Amino acid sequence: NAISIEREKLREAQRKKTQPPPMYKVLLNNDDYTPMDFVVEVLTRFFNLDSEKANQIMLTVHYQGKAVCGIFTAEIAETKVMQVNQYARKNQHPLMCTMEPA
Ligand code: TYC
Repeated sequence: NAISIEREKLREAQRKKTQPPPMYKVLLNNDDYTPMDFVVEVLTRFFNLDSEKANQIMLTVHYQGKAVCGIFTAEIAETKVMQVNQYARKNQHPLMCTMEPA
């Protein structure tokens, strides 16, 4: 009946509210031209990493091809990707930042 349908809708709405939001990995990708120091600067500037952690991630990208810089909700991940790619282009480096479901 109508009441049990409404009750089920409410139950579904409550479930959604308590469900954690989908999370996204933000990745840096290797290339042959972006200077290592610039990558470290990007990691400290946009991902609030200390220089040791930034160096470690930069080297992982350099040797493995890519590395996770952080895991964020969709909106934050999209903003990080845009900011990093804009900053790289502004400085005329081919550095690529991407995201994928965590
Ligand atoms: N491979 C680059 C070099 O040798 C360094 C680099 C590291 C570039 C990480 C991009 O995401 C990157 N200068």
